[in-house]
Amino acid sequence: MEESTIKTSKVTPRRPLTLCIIHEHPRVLLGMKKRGFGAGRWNGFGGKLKEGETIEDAAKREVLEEISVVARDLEKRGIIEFEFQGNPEILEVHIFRVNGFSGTPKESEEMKPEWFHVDQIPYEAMWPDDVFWLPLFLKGKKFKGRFLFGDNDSILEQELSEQND
Ligand code: 6OG
Repeated sequence: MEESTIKTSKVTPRRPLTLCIIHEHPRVLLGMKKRGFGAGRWNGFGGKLKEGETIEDAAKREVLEEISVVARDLEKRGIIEFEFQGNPEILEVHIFRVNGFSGTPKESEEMKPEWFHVDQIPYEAMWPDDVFWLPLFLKGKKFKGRFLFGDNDSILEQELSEQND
């Protein structure tokens, strides 16, 4: 009897996420994440897409939900892929600069917002990748990158490049 082989194709799951940063030079608004993924770290504002949402719609919704601010205009500045060793999922984080917003940043159940001077970014209490790309962001650059994490505190591999368009 002839054996048949079943070919399985492995598709890497890819999850798009948003990350918005409000930069009003010389200050930057960050949020202390109070729960969930990245809790205890300062970060920009963002999260997962809901069914049928565009990336930009999701980005604006997350900013509104997390700090009660209406983001007027988003400028796409970077894409970073994050992988965690042993987890096949790729987190594809779309990073935006918020150009203009209305409302006063207000604490929510998820985030506590605070302004930081660009020279006093609390990198030691942020994701370890931020120290590499946030300075590019603050200089007005566009970039793309990939980080492989061992655990939440250690980067095993990284690639980061500026994009000129
Ligand atoms: P929720 O799971 O809360 O969205 N995010 C990261 N941000 C940085 N700076 N570094 C990382 O390295 C990150 N991984 C994810 C994307 C998670 C939020 O956290 C961002 C989202 O804005 C691993 O829905």
